[in-house]
Amino acid sequence: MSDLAAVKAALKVQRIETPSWGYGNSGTRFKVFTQPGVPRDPYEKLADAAQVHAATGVAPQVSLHIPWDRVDDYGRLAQYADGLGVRIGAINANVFQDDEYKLGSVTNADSAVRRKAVDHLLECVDVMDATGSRDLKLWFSDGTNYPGQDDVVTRQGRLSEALTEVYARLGEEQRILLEYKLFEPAFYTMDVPDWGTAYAHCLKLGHKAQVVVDTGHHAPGTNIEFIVALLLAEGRLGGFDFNSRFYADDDLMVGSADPFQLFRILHEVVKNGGFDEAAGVAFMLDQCHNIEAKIPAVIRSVMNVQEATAKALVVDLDALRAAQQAGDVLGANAVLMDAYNTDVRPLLAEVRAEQGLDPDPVAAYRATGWAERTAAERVGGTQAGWGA
Ligand code: AFD
Ligand code: MN
Repeated sequence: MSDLAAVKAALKVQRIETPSWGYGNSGTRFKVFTQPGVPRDPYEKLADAAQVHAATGVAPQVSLHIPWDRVDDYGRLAQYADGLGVRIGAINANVFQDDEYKLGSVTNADSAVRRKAVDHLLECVDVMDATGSRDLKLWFSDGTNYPGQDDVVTRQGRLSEALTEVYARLGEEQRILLEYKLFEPAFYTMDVPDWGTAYAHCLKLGHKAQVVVDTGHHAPGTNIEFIVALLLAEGRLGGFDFNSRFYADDDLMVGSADPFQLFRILHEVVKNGGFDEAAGVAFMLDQCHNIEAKIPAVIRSVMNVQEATAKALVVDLDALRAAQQAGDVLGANAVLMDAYNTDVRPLLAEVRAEQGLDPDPVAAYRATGWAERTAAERVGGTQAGWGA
Protein backbone atom coordinates (compact mmCIF):
# COMPACT_ATOMS: atom_id res chain seq x y z
CA MET A 1 0.00 0.00 0.00
CA SER A 2 1.32 3.51 -0.75
CA ASP A 3 3.07 5.46 1.97
CA LEU A 4 0.65 8.32 2.72
CA ALA A 5 3.43 10.56 4.01
CA ALA A 6 5.21 10.19 0.67
CA VAL A 7 1.95 10.82 -1.20
CA LYS A 8 1.35 14.01 0.77
CA ALA A 9 4.94 15.14 0.22
CA ALA A 10 4.56 14.62 -3.52
CA LEU A 11 1.29 16.55 -3.61
CA LYS A 12 2.93 19.47 -1.81
CA VAL A 13 5.64 19.84 -4.46
CA GLN A 14 3.31 19.42 -7.43
CA ARG A 15 3.43 22.43 -9.78
CA ILE A 16 0.59 23.23 -12.21
CA GLU A 17 0.98 26.08 -14.70
CA THR A 18 -2.01 28.24 -15.57
CA PRO A 19 -2.55 30.06 -18.91
CA SER A 20 -2.66 33.86 -19.04
CA TRP A 21 -5.35 33.56 -21.70
CA GLY A 22 -7.55 31.60 -19.29
CA TYR A 23 -8.23 34.84 -17.40
CA GLY A 24 -9.32 36.86 -20.43
CA ASN A 25 -12.58 36.86 -22.33
CA SER A 26 -13.03 33.87 -24.60
CA GLY A 27 -15.79 32.09 -26.43
CA THR A 28 -16.55 30.23 -29.60
CA ARG A 29 -16.75 31.32 -33.24
CA PHE A 30 -20.36 32.18 -32.49
CA LYS A 31 -19.89 34.54 -29.59
CA VAL A 32 -17.47 35.76 -26.94
CA PHE A 33 -19.35 36.63 -23.75
CA THR A 34 -17.47 39.28 -21.77
CA GLN A 35 -17.31 39.24 -17.99
CA PRO A 36 -16.84 42.05 -15.44
CA GLY A 37 -13.39 42.40 -13.90
CA VAL A 38 -11.56 40.64 -16.72
CA PRO A 39 -7.89 41.70 -16.89
CA ARG A 40 -6.95 44.42 -19.36
CA ASP A 41 -3.24 43.70 -19.60
CA PRO A 42 -0.67 41.02 -18.72
CA TYR A 43 -0.09 42.58 -15.30
CA GLU A 44 -3.72 42.12 -14.33
CA LYS A 45 -3.67 38.58 -15.76
CA LEU A 46 -0.73 37.77 -13.48
CA ALA A 47 -2.62 39.28 -10.54
CA ASP A 48 -5.53 36.93 -11.27
CA ALA A 49 -3.18 33.96 -11.65
CA ALA A 50 -1.66 34.85 -8.28
CA GLN A 51 -5.14 34.38 -6.74
CA VAL A 52 -5.16 30.80 -8.03
CA HIS A 53 -1.75 30.13 -6.51
CA ALA A 54 -2.73 31.79 -3.22
CA ALA A 55 -5.79 29.54 -2.95
CA THR A 56 -4.21 26.27 -4.15
CA GLY A 57 -0.52 26.60 -3.26
CA VAL A 58 0.53 24.63 -6.36
CA ALA A 59 0.08 27.06 -9.27
CA PRO A 60 3.06 29.44 -9.13
CA GLN A 61 3.77 29.51 -12.86
CA VAL A 62 1.88 31.33 -15.62
CA SER A 63 2.17 30.70 -19.36
CA LEU A 64 2.31 33.76 -21.58
CA HIS A 65 1.02 34.10 -25.11
CA ILE A 66 2.77 36.49 -27.50
CA PRO A 67 1.56 38.94 -28.83
CA TRP A 68 -1.48 38.76 -26.54
CA ASP A 69 0.86 39.40 -23.58
CA ARG A 70 3.30 41.71 -25.33
CA VAL A 71 4.80 44.41 -23.05
CA ASP A 72 7.64 46.90 -23.49
CA ASP A 73 9.76 45.42 -20.73
CA TYR A 74 9.51 41.66 -20.08
CA GLY A 75 12.10 41.87 -17.33
CA ARG A 76 9.81 44.27 -15.49
CA LEU A 77 6.85 41.93 -16.07
CA ALA A 78 8.86 39.03 -14.63
CA GLN A 79 9.78 41.14 -11.61
CA TYR A 80 6.13 42.07 -11.13
CA ALA A 81 5.22 38.38 -11.23
CA ASP A 82 7.88 37.67 -8.63
CA GLY A 83 6.38 40.33 -6.40
CA LEU A 84 3.05 38.50 -6.61
CA GLY A 85 4.67 35.19 -5.67
CA VAL A 86 4.36 33.74 -9.15
CA ARG A 87 6.70 33.45 -12.13
CA ILE A 88 6.43 33.38 -15.89
CA GLY A 89 6.38 29.91 -17.44
CA ALA A 90 6.15 28.78 -21.03
CA ILE A 91 6.06 31.31 -23.84
CA ASN A 92 3.38 30.47 -26.42
CA ALA A 93 4.01 31.70 -29.94
CA ASN A 94 1.12 32.86 -32.08
CA VAL A 95 1.43 32.46 -35.81
CA PHE A 96 -2.26 31.80 -36.32
CA GLN A 97 -3.98 35.18 -36.28
CA ASP A 98 -2.20 37.49 -38.75
CA ASP A 99 -3.92 37.79 -42.15
CA GLU A 100 -0.73 36.67 -43.93
CA TYR A 101 -1.08 33.29 -42.24
CA LYS A 102 -4.30 32.36 -44.03
CA LEU A 103 -2.50 29.63 -46.04
CA GLY A 104 -0.10 28.74 -43.25
CA SER A 105 2.76 30.29 -41.32
CA VAL A 106 5.96 28.23 -41.21
CA THR A 107 4.62 25.90 -43.92
CA ASN A 108 3.27 28.60 -46.22
CA ALA A 109 4.35 28.33 -49.88
CA ASP A 110 5.40 31.99 -49.76
CA SER A 111 8.91 32.26 -48.31
CA ALA A 112 8.24 35.81 -47.13
CA VAL A 113 5.39 34.57 -44.95
CA ARG A 114 7.58 31.78 -43.60
CA ARG A 115 10.25 34.35 -42.76
CA LYS A 116 7.74 36.52 -40.89
CA ALA A 117 6.59 33.47 -38.90
CA VAL A 118 10.10 32.31 -38.01
CA ASP A 119 11.03 35.85 -36.97
CA HIS A 120 8.09 35.77 -34.55
CA LEU A 121 9.27 32.47 -33.11
CA LEU A 122 12.74 33.96 -32.66
CA GLU A 123 11.14 37.00 -30.94
CA CYS A 124 9.52 34.55 -28.51
CA VAL A 125 12.96 33.14 -27.65
CA ASP A 126 14.10 36.71 -26.94
CA VAL A 127 11.14 36.95 -24.55
CA MET A 128 12.23 33.69 -22.90
CA ASP A 129 15.71 35.17 -22.37
CA ALA A 130 14.11 38.20 -20.67
CA THR A 131 11.67 36.25 -18.49
CA GLY A 132 13.91 33.28 -17.68
CA SER A 133 11.43 30.89 -19.28
CA ARG A 134 12.56 27.37 -20.10
CA ASP A 135 9.91 26.47 -22.65
CA LEU A 136 8.85 27.77 -26.06
CA LYS A 137 5.50 26.22 -26.80
CA LEU A 138 4.79 25.91 -30.52
CA TRP A 139 1.34 25.12 -31.82
CA PHE A 140 0.71 25.64 -35.52
CA SER A 141 -2.75 26.08 -37.00
CA ASP A 142 -1.09 25.33 -40.36
CA GLY A 143 -2.80 22.86 -42.62
CA THR A 144 -5.05 22.52 -45.65
CA ASN A 145 -8.81 22.46 -46.15
CA TYR A 146 -9.02 20.50 -49.37
CA PRO A 147 -7.26 17.57 -51.02
CA GLY A 148 -4.83 18.93 -53.60
CA GLN A 149 -4.47 22.32 -51.90
CA ASP A 150 -0.81 21.78 -51.11
CA ASP A 151 1.72 19.00 -50.82
CA VAL A 152 1.97 17.26 -47.45
CA VAL A 153 5.66 16.32 -47.70
CA THR A 154 6.71 19.73 -49.03
CA ARG A 155 4.99 21.35 -46.07
CA GLN A 156 6.79 18.99 -43.67
CA GLY A 157 10.08 20.13 -45.20
CA ARG A 158 9.19 23.78 -44.66
CA LEU A 159 8.19 23.01 -41.07
CA SER A 160 11.46 21.19 -40.43
CA GLU A 161 13.45 24.12 -41.83
CA ALA A 162 11.68 26.57 -39.53
CA LEU A 163 12.03 24.39 -36.46
CA THR A 164 15.71 23.82 -37.16
CA GLU A 165 16.39 27.57 -37.28
CA VAL A 166 14.51 28.20 -34.03
CA TYR A 167 16.11 25.19 -32.32
CA ALA A 168 19.56 26.58 -33.14
CA ARG A 169 18.60 29.81 -31.34
CA LEU A 170 17.70 28.07 -28.04
CA GLY A 171 19.90 28.43 -24.99
CA GLU A 172 21.32 25.31 -23.31
CA GLU A 173 18.49 25.13 -20.74
CA GLN A 174 15.71 26.14 -23.13
CA ARG A 175 13.36 23.77 -24.94
CA ILE A 176 10.93 23.68 -27.82
CA LEU A 177 7.64 22.06 -26.81
CA LEU A 178 5.97 21.03 -30.06
CA GLU A 179 2.22 20.64 -29.76
CA TYR A 180 0.08 18.60 -32.14
CA LYS A 181 -3.61 18.87 -32.97
CA LEU A 182 -5.57 16.50 -35.20
CA PHE A 183 -8.14 19.02 -36.45
CA GLU A 184 -9.19 22.68 -36.50
CA PRO A 185 -8.77 25.30 -37.79
CA ALA A 186 -7.65 23.36 -40.89
CA PHE A 187 -10.21 20.79 -41.91
CA TYR A 188 -8.38 18.34 -44.20
CA THR A 189 -4.79 18.16 -42.93
CA MET A 190 -2.98 19.76 -40.03
CA ASP A 191 0.76 19.99 -40.51
CA VAL A 192 1.38 18.73 -36.96
CA PRO A 193 -1.68 16.48 -36.56
CA ASP A 194 -0.56 13.80 -34.13
CA TRP A 195 2.02 12.71 -31.61
CA GLY A 196 3.95 10.72 -34.24
CA THR A 197 4.55 13.77 -36.43
CA ALA A 198 5.57 15.88 -33.47
CA TYR A 199 7.81 13.08 -32.18
CA ALA A 200 9.50 12.64 -35.57
CA HIS A 201 10.35 16.34 -35.77
CA CYS A 202 11.63 16.34 -32.19
CA LEU A 203 13.92 13.39 -32.93
CA LYS A 204 15.37 15.27 -35.90
CA LEU A 205 15.89 18.46 -33.89
CA GLY A 206 17.61 17.09 -30.79
CA HIS A 207 17.18 16.57 -27.06
CA LYS A 208 15.86 20.09 -26.41
CA ALA A 209 12.74 19.38 -28.47
CA GLN A 210 9.87 17.63 -26.72
CA VAL A 211 6.22 16.86 -27.40
CA VAL A 212 3.25 18.58 -25.73
CA VAL A 213 0.10 16.51 -25.26
CA ASP A 214 -2.99 18.70 -25.31
CA THR A 215 -5.80 16.49 -24.02
CA GLY A 216 -8.33 18.12 -26.37
CA HIS A 217 -6.33 17.49 -29.53
CA HIS A 218 -7.11 13.88 -30.43
CA ALA A 219 -9.80 11.97 -32.28
CA PRO A 220 -12.61 10.87 -29.95
CA GLY A 221 -11.73 7.61 -28.20
CA THR A 222 -7.96 8.02 -28.58
CA ASN A 223 -6.02 6.27 -25.83
CA ILE A 224 -4.10 9.34 -24.62
CA GLU A 225 -2.45 7.56 -21.71
CA PHE A 226 -0.81 5.15 -24.20
CA ILE A 227 0.78 8.16 -25.98
CA VAL A 228 1.86 9.64 -22.64
CA ALA A 229 3.49 6.38 -21.48
CA LEU A 230 5.34 5.91 -24.76
CA LEU A 231 6.61 9.52 -24.94
CA LEU A 232 7.74 9.30 -21.31
CA ALA A 233 9.57 6.05 -22.00
CA GLU A 234 11.30 7.75 -24.92
CA GLY A 235 12.16 10.84 -22.84
CA ARG A 236 10.14 13.07 -25.15
CA LEU A 237 7.15 14.13 -23.03
CA GLY A 238 7.73 17.87 -22.60
CA GLY A 239 4.42 18.52 -20.98
CA PHE A 240 0.66 18.72 -21.07
CA ASP A 241 -1.94 21.22 -22.08
CA PHE A 242 -4.67 19.93 -19.82
CA ASN A 243 -8.29 20.66 -20.60
CA SER A 244 -11.44 18.65 -21.04
CA ARG A 245 -13.73 17.96 -23.95
CA PHE A 246 -16.98 16.21 -24.69
CA TYR A 247 -16.82 16.34 -28.50
CA ALA A 248 -14.12 18.63 -29.95
CA ASP A 249 -11.38 20.91 -28.66
CA ASP A 250 -13.77 22.32 -26.09
CA ASP A 251 -11.13 23.66 -23.69
CA LEU A 252 -13.40 22.94 -20.70
CA MET A 253 -12.27 22.63 -17.08
CA VAL A 254 -9.72 19.84 -16.70
CA GLY A 255 -11.26 16.49 -15.81
CA SER A 256 -14.80 17.78 -16.04
CA ALA A 257 -15.80 15.47 -18.89
CA ASP A 258 -13.77 12.38 -18.07
CA PRO A 259 -12.05 12.25 -14.65
CA PHE A 260 -11.22 8.55 -15.17
CA GLN A 261 -9.19 9.39 -18.30
CA LEU A 262 -7.35 12.13 -16.39
CA PHE A 263 -6.55 9.57 -13.67
CA ARG A 264 -5.30 7.03 -16.23
CA ILE A 265 -3.05 9.69 -17.78
CA LEU A 266 -1.59 10.68 -14.40
CA HIS A 267 -1.19 7.02 -13.43
CA GLU A 268 1.10 6.58 -16.44
CA VAL A 269 2.93 9.77 -15.48
CA VAL A 270 3.49 8.65 -11.89
CA LYS A 271 4.33 5.05 -12.85
CA ASN A 272 6.84 6.11 -15.52
CA GLY A 273 8.71 8.71 -13.51
CA GLY A 274 7.06 11.72 -15.11
CA PHE A 275 6.27 13.22 -11.74
CA ASP A 276 9.94 13.52 -10.81
CA GLU A 277 11.34 17.03 -11.23
CA ALA A 278 14.19 15.60 -13.31
CA ALA A 279 11.72 14.40 -15.92
CA GLY A 280 11.01 18.05 -16.75
CA VAL A 281 7.33 17.46 -17.54
CA ALA A 282 5.40 20.75 -17.61
CA PHE A 283 1.89 20.29 -16.21
CA MET A 284 0.15 23.17 -17.97
CA LEU A 285 -3.51 24.05 -18.30
CA ASP A 286 -4.80 25.27 -21.64
CA GLN A 287 -8.43 26.10 -21.22
CA CYS A 288 -10.89 28.91 -21.80
CA HIS A 289 -13.88 29.82 -19.76
CA ASN A 290 -16.67 30.98 -22.02
CA ILE A 291 -19.59 31.05 -19.60
CA GLU A 292 -18.16 30.29 -16.17
CA ALA A 293 -16.29 32.65 -13.84
CA LYS A 294 -12.63 32.42 -14.79
CA ILE A 295 -10.58 32.28 -11.60
CA PRO A 296 -12.83 29.74 -9.80
CA ALA A 297 -12.82 27.61 -12.97
CA VAL A 298 -9.01 27.59 -13.08
CA ILE A 299 -8.94 26.76 -9.35
CA ARG A 300 -11.33 23.86 -9.97
CA SER A 301 -9.10 22.62 -12.80
CA VAL A 302 -6.05 22.73 -10.56
CA MET A 303 -7.98 20.83 -7.88
CA ASN A 304 -9.07 18.21 -10.44
CA VAL A 305 -5.47 17.66 -11.52
CA GLN A 306 -4.49 17.37 -7.85
CA GLU A 307 -7.24 14.79 -7.20
CA ALA A 308 -6.28 12.70 -10.24
CA THR A 309 -2.64 12.90 -9.18
CA ALA A 310 -3.46 11.85 -5.62
CA LYS A 311 -5.41 8.85 -6.92
CA ALA A 312 -2.48 7.95 -9.17
CA LEU A 313 -0.11 8.23 -6.23
CA VAL A 314 -2.15 5.80 -4.08
CA VAL A 315 -2.05 3.04 -6.70
CA ASP A 316 -0.38 0.03 -5.05
CA LEU A 317 2.25 -0.42 -7.76
CA ASP A 318 3.77 -3.50 -6.13
CA ALA A 319 0.42 -5.27 -6.06
CA LEU A 320 -0.33 -4.06 -9.59
CA ARG A 321 2.93 -5.37 -11.00
CA ALA A 322 2.54 -8.68 -9.19
CA ALA A 323 -0.94 -9.14 -10.61
CA GLN A 324 0.26 -8.13 -14.10
CA GLN A 325 3.16 -10.56 -13.89
CA ALA A 326 0.82 -13.32 -12.80
CA GLY A 327 -1.57 -12.57 -15.64
CA ASP A 328 -4.27 -11.84 -13.09
CA VAL A 329 -6.45 -9.66 -15.31
CA LEU A 330 -9.21 -8.97 -12.82
CA GLY A 331 -6.79 -8.58 -9.95
CA ALA A 332 -4.67 -6.03 -11.79
CA ASN A 333 -7.72 -4.07 -12.88
CA ALA A 334 -9.06 -4.17 -9.33
CA VAL A 335 -5.84 -2.70 -7.96
CA LEU A 336 -6.11 0.23 -10.35
CA MET A 337 -9.83 0.74 -9.73
CA ASP A 338 -9.30 0.64 -5.95
CA ALA A 339 -7.05 3.69 -6.33
CA TYR A 340 -9.40 5.45 -8.72
CA ASN A 341 -12.34 4.86 -6.38
CA THR A 342 -10.47 6.25 -3.39
CA ASP A 343 -11.95 9.51 -2.16
CA VAL A 344 -8.76 11.56 -1.93
CA ARG A 345 -10.47 14.81 -0.95
CA PRO A 346 -9.83 14.33 2.82
CA LEU A 347 -6.16 13.65 2.01
CA LEU A 348 -5.93 16.82 -0.08
CA ALA A 349 -7.72 18.79 2.65
CA GLU A 350 -5.02 17.63 5.08
CA VAL A 351 -2.28 18.57 2.62
CA ARG A 352 -3.75 22.06 2.21
CA ALA A 353 -4.17 22.52 5.95
CA GLU A 354 -0.55 21.45 6.48
CA GLN A 355 0.42 24.07 3.90
CA GLY A 356 -1.50 26.69 5.84
CA LEU A 357 -4.23 26.82 3.20
CA ASP A 358 -8.00 26.59 3.39
CA PRO A 359 -9.01 22.99 2.61
CA ASP A 360 -11.54 24.43 0.14
CA PRO A 361 -9.62 26.61 -2.35
CA VAL A 362 -12.73 27.81 -4.20
CA ALA A 363 -14.36 28.96 -0.96
CA ALA A 364 -11.09 30.56 0.09
CA TYR A 365 -10.95 32.51 -3.17
CA ARG A 366 -14.57 33.61 -2.96
CA ALA A 367 -13.96 34.89 0.59
CA THR A 368 -11.20 37.23 -0.65
CA GLY A 369 -13.72 39.46 -2.45
CA TRP A 370 -11.29 39.62 -5.38
CA ALA A 371 -14.04 39.18 -7.94
CA GLU A 372 -16.07 42.05 -6.55
CA ARG A 373 -13.01 44.28 -6.17
CA THR A 374 -11.73 43.78 -9.71
CA ALA A 375 -15.20 44.20 -11.17
CA ALA A 376 -15.38 47.57 -9.45
CA GLU A 377 -11.78 48.66 -10.14
CA ARG A 378 -11.15 47.34 -13.64
CA VAL A 379 -13.35 49.82 -15.43
CA GLY A 380 -12.33 51.30 -18.78
CA GLY A 381 -9.48 50.12 -20.94
CA THR A 382 -9.79 47.09 -23.18
CA GLN A 383 -10.54 43.72 -21.66
CA ALA A 384 -8.12 40.95 -22.64
CA GLY A 385 -9.37 38.32 -25.00
CA TRP A 386 -8.10 36.24 -27.86
CA GLY A 387 -7.18 39.30 -29.82
CA ALA A 388 -5.59 41.21 -26.95
C1 AFD B 1 -5.27 26.93 -28.91
C2 AFD B 1 -4.63 25.79 -29.66
C3 AFD B 1 -3.56 25.12 -28.82
C4 AFD B 1 -2.61 26.10 -28.16
C5 AFD B 1 -3.40 27.20 -27.47
C6 AFD B 1 -2.44 28.27 -26.99
O1 AFD B 1 -5.62 24.82 -29.98
O2 AFD B 1 -4.15 24.30 -27.84
O3 AFD B 1 -1.86 25.42 -27.15
O4 AFD B 1 -4.31 27.82 -28.36
O5 AFD B 1 -1.77 28.80 -28.10
O6 AFD B 1 -6.05 26.39 -27.86
MN1 MN C 1 -2.92 23.62 -26.23
